[in-house]
Amino acid sequence: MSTVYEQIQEKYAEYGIDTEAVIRTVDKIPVSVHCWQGDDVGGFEKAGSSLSGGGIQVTGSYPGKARSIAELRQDIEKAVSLTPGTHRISLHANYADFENTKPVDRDALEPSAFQSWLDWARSCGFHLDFNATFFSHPKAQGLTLCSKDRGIRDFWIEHGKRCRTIGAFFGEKQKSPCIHNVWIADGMKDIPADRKVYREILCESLDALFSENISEAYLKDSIESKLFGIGSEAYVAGSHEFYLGYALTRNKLLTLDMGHFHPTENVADKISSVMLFVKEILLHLSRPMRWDSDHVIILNDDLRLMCEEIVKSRKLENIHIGLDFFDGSINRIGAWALGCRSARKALLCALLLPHEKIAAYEDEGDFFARLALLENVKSMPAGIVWDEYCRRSNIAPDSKLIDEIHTYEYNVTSKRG
Ligand code: RNT
Ligand code: ZN
Repeated sequence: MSTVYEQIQEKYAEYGIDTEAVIRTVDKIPVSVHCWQGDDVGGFEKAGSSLSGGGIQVTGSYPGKARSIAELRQDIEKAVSLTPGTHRISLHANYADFENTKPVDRDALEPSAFQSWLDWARSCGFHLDFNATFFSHPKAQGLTLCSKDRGIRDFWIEHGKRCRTIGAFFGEKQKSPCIHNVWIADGMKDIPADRKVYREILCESLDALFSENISEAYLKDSIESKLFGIGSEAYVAGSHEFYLGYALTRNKLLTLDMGHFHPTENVADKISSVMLFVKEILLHLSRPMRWDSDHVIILNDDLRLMCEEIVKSRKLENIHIGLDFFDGSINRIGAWALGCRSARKALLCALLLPHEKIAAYEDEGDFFARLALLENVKSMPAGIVWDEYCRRSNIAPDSKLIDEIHTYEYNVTSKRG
């Protein structure tokens, strides 16, 4: 008697899909897990740090939030232990560890404040990515890199430079380039008098921030646009057009966040255009609901399409996949694990699609067959392949996830004050 998986394997083979090869491929795709789901983007610069400004918001006060870097690391380890595949960890500058070094402001950060993260990452087998933090700070109440106030602007330029040094430090030590992402919230709640001036300033500030030449073997800089945020409804200086132009002329990576475009825009559709001209991109997998709400990602059409485009690009090594969601209203580790699993599952589903057959129908002009095949494969049992992948990776199957999270809650997070 063959196992259910073996039967399913044959079914996929009829479509020309080798599920064994798919499992091998999906397992190696690195997904960079964001550290900020575990503590509502608070960071640990000071006791009780919390997210402020920046036009992003976390809602909910589910009990058990990580209160220290040690707890956050424990939670990351738990979330990742529930997800098959290769993981990187994406840190934000406001997660500096001042336990053994003197606390400093953002414009004085040194790699030493992240040494413990590097040691921890090495012990877990993770590579690190990095993000400068241009929010949750007294100097980020208004504009940052776009500020007309030279002092404010210089402070944030210096912060960006420091973050590049920290990223390069990670890259060198871990022998894998660190992707360093720059996102600023700078914008206006209401109609600006002058849309151009802040963009001119931003361009100059970025040129200064990126002025030091750092080897791509250590550091890759990426820049993230946004359409609008809370408090920047009328105008965001760092728009898509701005950063696309900047990335092209300055040879930077471009970050595409699924929540940063008009709601009816298909972000997946941008990959094949952008990648004709920009060498590498960073994706922020997220789930906007009516606005850039950063809901936990799930296996919906948007995520599937995104992963299909990643796979079809055949440039997997030039597409860096990062997660960007945060929900404080439900069990945070559960949210994390679920989102990590959904990302990996969407990649698996994309690899299980018979792209060649679909393309052949298209070339023959048989658009009915193309549509029918796309529709038929939706109800193929990809979940069985996923279960088999989890089993081989020694990772809880879907049917055990809820129990796993409840047990961790009972044993660990419910004991946090
Ligand atoms: C904000 C951007 C940005 C942040 C993180 C915390 O809208 O998406 O990527 O979510 O830097
Ligand atoms: Zn983002």
